[in-house]
Amino acid sequence: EKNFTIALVGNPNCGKTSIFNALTGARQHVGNWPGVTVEKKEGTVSFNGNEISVIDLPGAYSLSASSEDEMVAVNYILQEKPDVVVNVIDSANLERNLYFTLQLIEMDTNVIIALNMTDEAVKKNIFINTAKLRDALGVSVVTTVATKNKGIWELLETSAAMKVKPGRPVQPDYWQTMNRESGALAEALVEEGIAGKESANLVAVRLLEDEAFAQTQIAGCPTLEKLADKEKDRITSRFGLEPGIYLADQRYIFIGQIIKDCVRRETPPQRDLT
Ligand code: GDP
Ligand code: K
Ligand code: MG
Repeated sequence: EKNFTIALVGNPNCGKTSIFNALTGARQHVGNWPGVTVEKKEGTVSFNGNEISVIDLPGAYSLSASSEDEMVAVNYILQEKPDVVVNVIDSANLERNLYFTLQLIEMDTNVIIALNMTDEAVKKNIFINTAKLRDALGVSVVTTVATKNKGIWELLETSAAMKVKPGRPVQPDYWQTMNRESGALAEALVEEGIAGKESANLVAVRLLEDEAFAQTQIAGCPTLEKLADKEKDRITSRFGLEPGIYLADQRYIFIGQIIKDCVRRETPPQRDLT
């Protein structure tokens, strides 16, 4: 396959557009996503005989479709299924950025991490062990400094390799648990024609999390509304927490362990000035 698509995603201000510019240069087109006022940036880059389309998705803190920007990002990933999803991360704010990364992993995307702003991280004495981060998430990690064009070639090389042989991100225990618990609801969503097989699990979990957009999708279908309520109550009494709170807690615990294992904060030795 010589033509494929890379989507750039991540929190606002992590450097997505800078990476997009570094990748595509002048070969880009700016328009709008259909139905919304969100800007759509597409470009192309030729690399080792591949013709690669690059999409700069709007920034988002989560993948729950609670704003137009998030909705565009979620819909694009679920419906257009880009071959490779590049999760751009601000290295100086790894902890916050990884919340989004976990959601990408949960969505079963072919994800690579671009660990961007590594220059800023070093200035703040933050050192990230990329090999450990890769192993903890089961995701390739490329370090970049977008504004200096650093790591861009490696990003293309890794993307091309991932297109041929998709990655195998970890499946966190909490997510497997939640998927088991939401199985009946997911099946009902497929039966009622609300969700396709590939997105039913995700919609089911979002319903259990009380996510507004998912709720609008089942509005007018009392059977599903009742089942969602019933399942939410059942899981809540089982976990002792509402599903949304359980998931957020579990993600933060998972991230906390990663930060502990992969990040070192070190101030350089002080010079003795006496
Ligand atoms: P986006 O919101 O994710 O598209 O982020 P932008 O690409 O607009 O970048 C946000 C700001 O960070 C801009 O001022 C960029 O010039 C800057 N920036 C992007 N990447 C880097 C980087 O690797 N290092 C540094 N120091 N600044 C960066
Ligand atoms: K910005
Ligand atoms: Mg941008």
